Formats: sequence, C-alpha cells, structure tokens
Amino acid sequence: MKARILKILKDNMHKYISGEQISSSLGISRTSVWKHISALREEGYVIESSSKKGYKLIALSGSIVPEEIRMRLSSQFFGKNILYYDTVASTNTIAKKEAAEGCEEGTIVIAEGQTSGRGRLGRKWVSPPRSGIWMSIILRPDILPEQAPFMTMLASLATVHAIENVAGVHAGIKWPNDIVLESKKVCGILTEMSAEIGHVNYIVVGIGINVNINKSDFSEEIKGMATSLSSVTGRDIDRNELIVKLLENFEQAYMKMRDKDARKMMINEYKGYCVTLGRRVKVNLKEEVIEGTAVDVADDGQLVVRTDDGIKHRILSGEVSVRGLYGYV
Ligand code: BT5
Repeated sequence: MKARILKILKDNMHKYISGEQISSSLGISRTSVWKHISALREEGYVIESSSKKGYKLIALSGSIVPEEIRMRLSSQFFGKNILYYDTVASTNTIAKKEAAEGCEEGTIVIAEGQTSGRGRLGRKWVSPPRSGIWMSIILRPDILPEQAPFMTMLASLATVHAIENVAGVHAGIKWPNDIVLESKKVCGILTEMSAEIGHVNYIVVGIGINVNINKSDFSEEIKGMATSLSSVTGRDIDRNELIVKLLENFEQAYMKMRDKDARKMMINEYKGYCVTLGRRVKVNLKEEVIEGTAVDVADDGQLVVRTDDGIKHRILSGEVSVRGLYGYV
C-alpha cells in the first residue's frame, strides 16, 4: 500500500494531492494514508502537508527502499525476495546463512552499511552507510563448481550495463572482479560458493558499488585507488534504480547462460569491457610472481598471460595488478 501511495505522490510530484483523493482511490481510510505518509517520511522522502491542500512530494528519498525496488522490478525471480537491513557485518555472510537454510533462488540481501564488508582473500571492503550498494544475490545454478567464476563475469557485465543505463558512463572491467571508472575502482565483486565435488549447492554473488560518495570521504587506505559514480558524473545517482537495472540485467544473462551461443557472446562482450587485456600485468601466484601481457580471457573465465619468453599461463584467480591502474606503474 505504501508503494501505491508513493506512486500517486510521484505521479503528482511537486503538486498537492488531497488525503481524500488518495484514500478514495485506494479504498483506505485517511488515517491509514497519514500513517503510510509518516513511514515514507521516515525513509527520507520529503513530503509537505497542508490541512487544506493535502500532501505534496518535494524530494525523493536517498534511501534504498525495498518496496520501490519491488514495484519497479520486472524480473522473474531475481529480487522477488528482498532482505533489507540498516547495518550488518557483511551481506555475503547473511546471504550464505540464508542460502544454507534453503531460501529461494534470487533472494537478495541489501544493507545501508556494513561494519565488516569483505573483499577476496580476507581483505576488507569499505562500506560507508547510505552511500553505496552493498548487496548479495543467492543463486543455485546447475553448473559445475569450476564454472563458478562465470557468475562473476555475468555479475560484472550486468553491473557495467546498469552503470551505463543509470549513470550514463562507460565503465571497464579489471579481470576478474573489479569495475573501473577513470582508472579507479568503483565496484568490487565477491563470489562465494558452497559445493561438493561435481555439484554446486549455492553461490552468493556479493556486489559493492560506490555510488554517492565524495572523493574526499574515502578513507586514507583507499583514497588513491577508489572512485564513486557521483564523483565521476557530478550528480547523485538513484540507488534503487541502479539495483533494479542490475538485477534485471543479471537475471537476463543468467537465464541465457545455458545456451552455448549466448555464452560465447557474453564472453566476447566481457572481453570488450576488459581493461586488463592488452596491458602489462603482474600476477601474484601462490609461489611466484610473473610479469607479462594479458592476451585473452578463456571461455572458462581464466586470464591468459603471455610472459616475455612467449609462454602462455592460464590464471584461474589471484592478484593481478594492471600497469597504469590503481597507481601500479
Ligand atoms: C573485492 O575484493 O573487490 C570484492 C568486494 C565485494 C564487496 C561486496 S559488498 C556486498 C558483499 N558483502 C561483502 O561483505 N562483500 C560483498 P578485492 O578484489 O579483494 O578488493 C579488496 C580491495 O579493494 C581492498 O583491499 C581495498 O584495497 C579496496 N577497497 C576496499 N573498499 C573499497 C571501496 N569501497 N572502493 C574501492 N576499493 C575498495
């Protein structure tokens, strides 16, 4: 009901609409209208009221509003179940617990802030409140465990497309899991999995996007390497819209991935966005560090690096620094 009232207010943005009109068009009491309006205000919508004229929506909320996401979303199962929190340790940790307890596929966990946001290999993900998208998606794909990196590729593509759709800027992908704008990191993806030999129980894809963060507000540790959508575009970006687009793009790709031709197209598209390709890279493997040129992304998502002796190495995962990115020269 709150979402329907919000829609009426939005359709009449900056104009008064009487409580009477809202209550009769929705068949609810005026007291009930008033209660929903109060709840919307708490979420950050700026709504003026006048005893004679009714209600007027002046500014949209900067918050993530699950009802709004649900209302706008035209997906089949991604985001149908939204678990929304104000502050959590890590949305991926919650998502893994929910997945283990059997929640439905496509469930998403979103929080306004994370106190222990996680990156890969035990690294930290900085997640300041109300300024980013800190979200995890629970999937149960019928794939082999070794194909899980493909989920990261799909998520990266869905994210760059959503950024194009909503913020109107062209981002690149640093293999395997960073989204990059103006040579700085705007988004990181953490894919975690529970599997047995030959069988995936579930996959959690955690996506962190710096949306409305001033460059000066980044902590010292990431200042030199991080950017946000607002600092690149010069305006605040609607996080609900970005979530909706991301989920729709991701679901579309996810549903097509069993088709061989579609998969091939997606890999080619990924390569088109991949800023790692053709660049000098340094790869930290467990036992050694190799340097060479990134020449290809294989169909299974592995990065192909040619060292100067002409040998091609296939990199499954690991730390890849790209010359000219994040201060690596
Ligand atoms: C990642 O790891 O980039 C994966 C980040 C995934 C975050 C999401 S948020 C929702 C979900 N819940 C979680 O707990 N995690 C996921 P990695 O490639 O290891 O990069 C981590 C490194 O990125 C850090 O060591 C910092 O150098 C840098 N970093 C940390 N926070 C950042 C930020 N907000 N923006 C840009 N860079 C950041």
